[in-house]
Amino acid sequence: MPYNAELAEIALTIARRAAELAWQRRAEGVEVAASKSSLSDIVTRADQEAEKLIRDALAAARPADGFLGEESGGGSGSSGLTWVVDPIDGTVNYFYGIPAYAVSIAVVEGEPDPRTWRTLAAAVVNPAAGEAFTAFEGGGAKLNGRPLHVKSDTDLALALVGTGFGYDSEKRVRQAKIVTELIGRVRDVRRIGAASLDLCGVAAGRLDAYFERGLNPWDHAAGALIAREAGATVGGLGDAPATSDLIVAAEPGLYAQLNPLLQELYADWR
Ligand code: LIP
Repeated sequence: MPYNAELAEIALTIARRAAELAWQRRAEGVEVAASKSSLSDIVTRADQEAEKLIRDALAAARPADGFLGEESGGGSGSSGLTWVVDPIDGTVNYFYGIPAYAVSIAVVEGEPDPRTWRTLAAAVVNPAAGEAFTAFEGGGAKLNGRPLHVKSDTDLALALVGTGFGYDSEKRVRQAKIVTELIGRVRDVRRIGAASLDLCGVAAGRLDAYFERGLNPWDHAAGALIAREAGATVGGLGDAPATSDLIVAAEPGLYAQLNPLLQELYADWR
């Protein structure tokens, strides 16, 4: 089995275990453990428990690798690889019982910095939907073992575009103004609430494009590789890489239409 495929298998096996835990805790009732950047930016006990399960399992399977997780932070390794983990992406959906949340696990080579890392393998598992998205570099993207490929030749005016909003209310208002400018130029907009599922949605043809500003590295690390391996172009504004400034994902022809428009709409964003 190719090395990257082995890494994808590890990511999928552990993501499935964490997703099962999240599913069970959801059924038992979700408890908020704390809030972070704002009162609406919550972390649940299940987030913390799932990340501990993932971190312990990776330490056992890949003891020389580094770790970067949403809830427990970073830890360096000696292998040159770092696992980038969001234990429950779509936390607010999870808290409200909306079945659009996922365990997101990626492994990157180089510094754990989305501006420079090379993503080798990824898994995104949504237990509520019974869906497991996987990819490894050069190996394509799959949903429950079936190959995925983005839609092609979509015109911007007929594009279904996903996006999201941050936890800071002032930033949300500004993000909503961008959507107000965009919505009349596309088919429609969807706000799913989990970046990893938005990116997997592009890979699966459920969305034609996705963009969002303000994401953390763990929100998009896995979904970006899955979208890319399904044939999407994934990047930031202009020639920039995908970072917290902006992530854009779409099939190449639509990406070439959408990215310049987003550059125009975000031009005065300081
Ligand atoms: C979420 C992202 C989503 C964004 C939400 C939130 P979390 O991550 O996946 O795209 O719009 O505001 O940041 O906080 O659920 O891990």
